[in-house]
Amino acid sequence: MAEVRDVLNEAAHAAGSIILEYFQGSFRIEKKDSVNNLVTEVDKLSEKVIIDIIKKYFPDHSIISEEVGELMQDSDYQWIIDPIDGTVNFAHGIPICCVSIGVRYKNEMLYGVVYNPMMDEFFFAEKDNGAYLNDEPISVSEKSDFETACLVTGFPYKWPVSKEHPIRVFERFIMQGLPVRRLGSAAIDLCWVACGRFDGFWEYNLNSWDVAAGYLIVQEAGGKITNFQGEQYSVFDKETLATNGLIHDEMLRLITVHE
Ligand code: 2AM
Ligand code: CA
Ligand code: CA
Ligand code: CA
Repeated sequence: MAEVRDVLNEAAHAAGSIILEYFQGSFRIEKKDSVNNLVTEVDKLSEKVIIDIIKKYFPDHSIISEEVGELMQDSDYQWIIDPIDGTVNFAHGIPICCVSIGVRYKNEMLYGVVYNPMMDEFFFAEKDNGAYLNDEPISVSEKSDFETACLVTGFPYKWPVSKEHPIRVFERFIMQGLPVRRLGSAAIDLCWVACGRFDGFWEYNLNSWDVAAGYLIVQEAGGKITNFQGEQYSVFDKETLATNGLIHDEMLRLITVHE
């Protein structure tokens, strides 16, 4: 019987090879529901290779994947797949994109992989067993001084998304003089919090495939992840706040304060 962890590794590496092979090459690009909501031929190739590998070993496992949707729905095991996170970057030849695969067992995240083959960075986490970057253990930053924190965010594609306008929230962070980056791949944003490059990340309206793997990687690296009420996070939440834990309350306050 194959181990889930080995199959996850095989699938992530296979997808990473495809992404790297096509990166800065030529491929077909299609528009989804708007001109900047893209899907490329490579998203579909990556997705197919991942799903074929899962099905070869575990034909009964449930799958949620961005481009094909839900396949099989009754298994205790659920694979949550983003075949390319950061497709707009990929389409522009910007090496900030990745494959993200999370595995849930009985509704709890068990494994997560985020692999950026252009930077040769393979993030992995297993529930209760730590988070790793290229097999080295990682942990969140120790920064407790919010005034010198380095943050990352992303903007929603459908507006408005909440009672409060996301630009107003962004403005509050910027007006504090804080550096706020915008990379364009939520999975990488989460991993870069997990390994201490960023101290905090927030975004509205992400999907389960954007966050499933990164969520576990942040948690296992000692970080904290909640919704914007500071409550227990689910990968199906529409608000994501991930931090090193030390600046969590300060970020929550800026996100939720009402003038
Ligand atoms: P994607 O590249 O897999 O689509 C960036 O803020 C995040 O939003 C990325 O994780 C990106 O994932 C996602 N994203 C980009 N365009 C989107 C769209 N039109 N709808 C929903 N999510 C999108
Ligand atoms: Ca997409
Ligand atoms: Ca995505
Ligand atoms: Ca995607």
